[in-house]
Amino acid sequence: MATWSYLTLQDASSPLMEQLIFFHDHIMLVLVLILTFVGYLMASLFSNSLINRYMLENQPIEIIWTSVPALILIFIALPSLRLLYLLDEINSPSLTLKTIGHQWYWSYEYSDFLQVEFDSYMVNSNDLESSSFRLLDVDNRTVLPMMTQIRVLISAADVIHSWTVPTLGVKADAIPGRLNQVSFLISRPGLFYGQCSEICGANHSFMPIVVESVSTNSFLNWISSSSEM
Ligand SMILES: [Cu+2]
Repeated sequence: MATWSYLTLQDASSPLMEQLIFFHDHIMLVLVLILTFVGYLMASLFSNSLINRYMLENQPIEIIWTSVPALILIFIALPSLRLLYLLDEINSPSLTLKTIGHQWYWSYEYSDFLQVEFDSYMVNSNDLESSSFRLLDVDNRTVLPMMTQIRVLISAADVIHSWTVPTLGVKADAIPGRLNQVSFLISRPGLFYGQCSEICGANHSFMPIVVESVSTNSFLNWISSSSEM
């Protein structure tokens, strides 16, 4: 992994995350342009080359430097609102996963199927295999089919947690007595890692999330083998 990749967002594994990354880059472009321009103006103050008495009490220039920032804000706000509403959209999901936060583990229920439910605990550093990530791997991974519209219902049993998988662009608070829902489509197979993102107690850092994205057939095999147990 290149050093720079720690500074950026994770690669997208869902269409919405692709949009979020695009939006982030779009905003960064605008910000860098503004920073460069303002930096240039500030620097030119010292040489007095650009700012002179013709820029003071000059109404056309004042109109421009009031309306241009307003336009820039609209330029940022519109795609942001569009994404916000897209993230809220629940597109007739084919599968519903229920996830409940506990101090300090996650439990999952596949309510579309009979009795497929399990708890998901972090794998202790002592029991870790050399191939898995420390503090990120769990004993029971959340298996989900890719290229399927998935709805996740999120709640908590004790305190507020937050179910987060960065590569899917998903982050939702798990609140006792309240049911939150998010929707996503996973666009590729793989293992996607996340962590509880709401400080929930002493072992807050030790309740990771692992989503295992597989093909529909593998998912159905997994479901039938899980429901037999
Ligand atoms: Cu938590």
